[in-house]
Amino acid sequence: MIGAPCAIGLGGNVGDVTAAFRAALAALDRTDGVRVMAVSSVYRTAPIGGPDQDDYLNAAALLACGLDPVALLAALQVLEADAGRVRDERWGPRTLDLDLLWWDDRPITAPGLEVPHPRLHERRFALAPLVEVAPRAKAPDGTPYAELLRALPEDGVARLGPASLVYDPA
Ligand code: A4P
Ligand code: MG
Repeated sequence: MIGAPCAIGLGGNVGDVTAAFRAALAALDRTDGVRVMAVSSVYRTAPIGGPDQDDYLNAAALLACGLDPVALLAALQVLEADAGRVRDERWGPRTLDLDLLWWDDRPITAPGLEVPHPRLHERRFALAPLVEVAPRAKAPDGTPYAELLRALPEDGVARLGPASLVYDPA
């Protein structure tokens, strides 16, 4: 594999979310230094936090990344903007949220970036797809995310369909 294994989470609950996931994953795979290695199932998930809002779709992708983590985050933010993302209310409805969830079992702290994503371990909507694409990924204390996932309540997260809903490897 060229570059570091890392995983992103995709989320959204405004507009045509599967189309937004599809466009973002295709664009990432075309980005110099980034390859999409695997895409999870797509999940329909009850919103956590924020105002009263529609259910989300969530998924995750395993990448091989030759960029540094800060450069990858910048690329993700460009793709969010391309999807028409407007940042107003924290945890509010969004067309596309791209979070850097995990980076090769290494913690990373940089201005504007914390990896693993600080709320990853408590969110089934992020962990369920992550564990599909990176089944051996571990939290910084060495606990496998698969084990953290098993300890979380099962409600609010339902598998909607396969990765092919949002990714079509060429
Ligand atoms: N940032 C720091 N670390 C990271 C990282 N690892 N990945 C900074 C991505 N961004 C990171 O994010 C706010 C700031 O976090 C950025 O400027 C970035 O530099 P944002 O995307 O602008 O805003 P946000 O997503 O509203 O904030 P936040 O705190 O990241 O929200 P969360 O925790 O991601 O929650 N319910 C369901 N069912 N499904 C969802 O996907 N998502 C959220 C958002 C809430 N409820 C949800 C879902
Ligand atoms: Mg975010």
